[in-house]
Amino acid sequence: MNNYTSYTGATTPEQPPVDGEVVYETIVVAAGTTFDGQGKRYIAGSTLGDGSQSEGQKPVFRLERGATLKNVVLGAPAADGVHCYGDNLVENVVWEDIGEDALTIKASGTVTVKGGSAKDGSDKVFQVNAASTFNIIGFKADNAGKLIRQNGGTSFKVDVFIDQSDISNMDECIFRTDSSVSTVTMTNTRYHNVPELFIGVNANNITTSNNTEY
Ligand code: ADA
Ligand code: CA
Ligand code: CA
Repeated sequence: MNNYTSYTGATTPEQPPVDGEVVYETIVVAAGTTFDGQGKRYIAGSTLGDGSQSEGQKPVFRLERGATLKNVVLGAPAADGVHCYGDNLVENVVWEDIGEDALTIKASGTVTVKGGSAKDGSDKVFQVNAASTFNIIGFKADNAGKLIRQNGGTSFKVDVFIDQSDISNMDECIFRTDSSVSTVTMTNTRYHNVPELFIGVNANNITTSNNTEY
């Protein structure tokens, strides 16, 4: 017995393809608070988006400044994933099928993605639309266009730190920017089938150590 078969209203709720909760309205995590999904799966309803490459889809989660998101599984479709408004921790979050993109930095500050994984994106995993420090620690990404894209044509500064991660099967690269002042530091990370590590990053702004190609 589930909620769906017993529903007789005028509109039929969408049934998740797998066990999970369909999210019809973006879940807002208030400033300074933590949302702990305890491993539960969340799936975007059609009101948020279909997870295709069309822009303007809504996020499943919106993290206000200082908010933390942890132990969440984003199932398919994931629409526009997670939007970060600064100083956010995203811990042990798994994207089973990246939507338009997985996570976007929408306002300045520091965002840390710690643990978790993302796979099967058509283009970007992480989109950076504001000057920020972006830490990616112990994360696994597979099968996408690029791990991180600073919004095309922007010249603000983004400092990317990637540590103890595993990045495989990127069509383009790990970090792409058009900004001459953005920097990347990548350490203790394994990568496989990545044509170029970084695109558009000034050579003086690249630091790498103890990485392994496999
Ligand atoms: C593309 C698009 C931007 C923005 C971005 C995003 O780069 O050109 O305007 O929408 O995607 O945040 O997904
Ligand atoms: Ca986009
Ligand atoms: Ca997007």
